[in-house]
Amino acid sequence: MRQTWRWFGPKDLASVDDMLQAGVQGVVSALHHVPTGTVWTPEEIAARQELLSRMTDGAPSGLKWEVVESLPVSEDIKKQKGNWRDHIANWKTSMTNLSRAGLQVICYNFMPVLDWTRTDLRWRLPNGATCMRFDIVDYAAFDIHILARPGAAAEFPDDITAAAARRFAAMDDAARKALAANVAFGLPGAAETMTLDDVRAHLAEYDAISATRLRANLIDFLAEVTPLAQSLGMRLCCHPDDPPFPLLGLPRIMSTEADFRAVLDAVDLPANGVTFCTGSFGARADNDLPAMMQRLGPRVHFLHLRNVRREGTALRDSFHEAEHLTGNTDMVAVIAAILTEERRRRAEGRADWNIPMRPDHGQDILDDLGRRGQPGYPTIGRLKGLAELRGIMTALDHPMVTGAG
Ligand code: DNO
Repeated sequence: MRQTWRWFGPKDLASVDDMLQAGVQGVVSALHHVPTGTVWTPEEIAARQELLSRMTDGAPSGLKWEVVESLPVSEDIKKQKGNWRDHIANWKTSMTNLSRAGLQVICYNFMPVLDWTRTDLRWRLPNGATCMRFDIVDYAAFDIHILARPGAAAEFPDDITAAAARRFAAMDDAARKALAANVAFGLPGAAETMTLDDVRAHLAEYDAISATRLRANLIDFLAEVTPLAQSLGMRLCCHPDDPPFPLLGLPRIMSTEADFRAVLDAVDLPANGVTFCTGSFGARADNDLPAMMQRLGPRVHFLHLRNVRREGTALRDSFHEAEHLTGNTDMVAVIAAILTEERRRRAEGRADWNIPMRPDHGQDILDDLGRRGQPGYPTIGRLKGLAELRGIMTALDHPMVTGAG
């Protein structure tokens, strides 16, 4: 596995030096300041490459930008509305520009309106660390009482609806605002700029779009962009829904192995691939992660390794982000499946056998606490996660274990 790290650019609290000291081999980044739907120019791409090629004192870092996360797919493309054709043309131009700059892997998602969703961005754990959490009752309180989405109450089991009413009644105004801001954090435009009416307007756009229609739109998008990716030697990889179940009445189409299989088969080119995110898939008990890694393996182009602890047994239930090796996902088994896939690729002579992985998210620990970094991206918590994952990778690849020695 290629050990990479997400870097948000010049505003990131983690520096290039920090990445090097964490043992990072390559960088995952995106041009977050470029508006969705417009072209990523060669100049902007080169500027990002230049920034991460230098340490704080100007010495060469030896690091390269290796994975794009994300080249965003516009809401227009997802809905096939407005300027969607121009946006696809621009996406292809951006992809060509990235390819000319030496990049080969592009991660994107096809979640309508929301990217990831949590109800608490800094939930306190018994040891004083904090992590991100999704609480089904808080989420229902937001949906039913704060957003007041028509029909929301009927989408939850009665006990959750009742608990949400009690939870909402017990919250003061500040608590309600904080919850709305947390849920809205994964929305485009984010918390400060998006009002509840804006959220309602975004949701209304999907009233007429079923899951079947959304899947057809994704397949149309991939039918346009994948042949070009293939001819450029690039690999596209769709990120799963996070969490992997429907939210706010929106269709969600990339939550399970069957969802991915349908889309991989519909545009059956190696460049049409998967971002295997163990944290997203792992929030659903019916996703068997080691088996999914084995079966989807040949098309996995990027790995997000993190763990979640499910707090209930329903398909749509509470969970929090656990340490990388604890939680419900058997991370050792997943890593073993990845290493098996890498060996298979090497035997096949595939140039892309070394799959980029990044330690995804992490708990806020030590100096992360109080630093107010990007939620989910603490420097020390991720460094710890990477170190633990690297330990498993090194051990499982040792000749004593593989039998090669
Ligand atoms: C959250 C991330 C996602 C991911 C996008 C990919 O921390 O994993 O925001 O970057 O869904 O398009």
